[in-house]
Amino acid sequence: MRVLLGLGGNIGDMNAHLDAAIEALSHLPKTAVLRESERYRTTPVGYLDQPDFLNCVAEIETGLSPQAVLGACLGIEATVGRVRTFRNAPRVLDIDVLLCEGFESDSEELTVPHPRMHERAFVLVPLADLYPDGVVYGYDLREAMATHTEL
Ligand code: PH2
Ligand code: MG
Ligand code: MG
Repeated sequence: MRVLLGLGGNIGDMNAHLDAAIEALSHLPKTAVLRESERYRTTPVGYLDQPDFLNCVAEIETGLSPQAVLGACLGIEATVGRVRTFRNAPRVLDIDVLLCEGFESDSEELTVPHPRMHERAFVLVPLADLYPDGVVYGYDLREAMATHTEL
């Protein structure tokens, strides 16, 4: 199954943190990193009084379940040094499951497609690097991509 992940953070050497995240993803069982978008410096969304973020998206191919991918992403965040404080707080690394090919979920644990991705330029602009036509695993993101272009 192909899975799209959104990566970002705004503490420390973010290029190094994103490199470490991609490397760690590539070492997950039954998983390969297919491609990564450009990395974008973005202004904070939600809680504004914090440094700019560095964001990208990555596409993996995996035999893990979406729940296992989420668990692995949380593990990688912790390895890179994430400490959770409050919602939308500054962080060294956040990895969100955005879209899974042929899978949807609306559970407490995992909501896929990611419920806020359609309004977030810091997700949609990098995603357009990988899917310039705006159609991803059958989801039509063309309107969202055309509307949310401001980083
Ligand atoms: N992540 C958030 C909240 N706000 N803003 C930017 N620019 N980039 C992010 O990755 C981001 C955010 C919650 O995860
Ligand atoms: Mg997030
Ligand atoms: Mg997250």
